[in-house]
Amino acid sequence: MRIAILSDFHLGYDRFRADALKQAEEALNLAAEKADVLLIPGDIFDNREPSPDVLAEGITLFRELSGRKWGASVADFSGEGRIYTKAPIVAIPGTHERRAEGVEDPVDLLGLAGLLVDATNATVTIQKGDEKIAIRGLGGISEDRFKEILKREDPKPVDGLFNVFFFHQSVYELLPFSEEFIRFDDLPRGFDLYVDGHIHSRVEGSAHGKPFLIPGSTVLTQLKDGEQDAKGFYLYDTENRKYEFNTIRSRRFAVRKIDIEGKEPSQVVEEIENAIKKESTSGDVPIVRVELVGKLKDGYKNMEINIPGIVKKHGNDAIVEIGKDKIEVTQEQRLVDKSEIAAGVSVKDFGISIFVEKVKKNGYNLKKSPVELFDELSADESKEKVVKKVMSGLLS
Ligand SMILES: [Mn+2]
Repeated sequence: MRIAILSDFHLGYDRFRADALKQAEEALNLAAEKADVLLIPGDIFDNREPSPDVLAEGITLFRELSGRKWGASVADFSGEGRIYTKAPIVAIPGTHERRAEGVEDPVDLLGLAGLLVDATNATVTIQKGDEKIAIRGLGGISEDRFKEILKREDPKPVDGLFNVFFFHQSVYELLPFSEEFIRFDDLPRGFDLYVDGHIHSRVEGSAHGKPFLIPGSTVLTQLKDGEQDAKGFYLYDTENRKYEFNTIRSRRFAVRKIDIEGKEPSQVVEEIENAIKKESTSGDVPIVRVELVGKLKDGYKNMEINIPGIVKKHGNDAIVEIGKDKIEVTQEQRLVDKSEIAAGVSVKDFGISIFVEKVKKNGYNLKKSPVELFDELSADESKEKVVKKVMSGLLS
C-alpha cells in the first residue's frame, strides 16, 4: 500500500491565505493520484476556530477528495469517537486546532461531516485487496501533557499488520528547547513507521530503528532559514518499505544576509534592492527575507534605512521581509526623539527600535525574534487576548 504523508496546510493563515489553499489543494490532489491512503498529522487549519469562509475551504477540499474512487478503504476503527466515511483519509488535529478534551475542534467537524477519519486516540485499519495496515493516531496537545497522554493511551501496534503511529508534537532531538519535549526513545515501540507533523521543514529520522518522517508544511509560515527547501509530501510504500519526497509547486522563499557593518543607509538600501532583484528574476513572486547584520556607520540611525519604501517599490517583484533583529544600535539611535516621527519615520519602526533595544538590554533570548514578538504584541485584538496568545506561543 502507498501512504501519502502530508501536513500543516494551515488553511486560513492570514498572511498567505491564497497560498495555503492552493498549495494544500495541489499536494492533496497529487497525493490522491499517487497513493492509496492519505495520512495528515495535523494543522489542516491555522486556527482552532476558523471562520465559516475558511471552514468552507476545508470542506470543499475534502469533499472532493473523499468523493473519489479509492482503491483502499477503512476496514475497522477502534478507540475514541466514531467514523462517518470509509474513505482512506486519516487525520488528527494539530496544536493550532486542538481545543480542550471533549470539545469539538475543526478536524472533528470534518470527521463528523464524513469527509475524513479522525484518528485521535484511535486505531484505523485500512484494507486494499488482501493487504491491511493499522494507523494509530494521537492528536496534538500541549507539550507538557503529551507524555502523560502517551502513558494513558499506551498505543500498541496490531499483531500481523503493518503499523503506523502518527502524532503532532515537538521532538527534543529536533528542537532542543525544552526538557518537556518527547524524545525518539519515548515513542511507543513496535510500529513500522513513525509520522509527525508540527515542524514546518521536512525531517527524515529514525525511531526504534524504523523510519520517522515529518513532511513539513505545505505553506510558508515562519520564514525561517530551514523553510527554503521545496514543499511537498512523502510517499511511503509498504511493499518495499521505501519512501520518497514529492515536491509541489509552492511559492519560492529565499533568505539573504547583508552585512551592514560601517555602511551608510543608502548603500544598505542599494544592497537590499540588489538582493531582491537577483531573487525575483524568474517571473514568479518569491518571498525574500533579507537579514541585516551588524552596525551602521557612526552618525547614522537604523531607521534611516527606508524599509517601507523598499517593500513598496518591489511589491510586484517579491514579498519582501526585512529582518532587523540582528542589527546593532548605534550611539545616535539612542538619542532619537519625537522629531524622528515628524521627519517621516513610521511610528511602527520607531516603536520596534525602542522595543528591540529594551528587550535586548534585559537579556532577551527566547526563540522568537524581538521583532516577531513586537508584531504579535501589537496585533489588533484585546490586550488580554494578545498577551495570552503570545505567552502560550512562547511557552508551548
Ligand atoms: Mn503547523
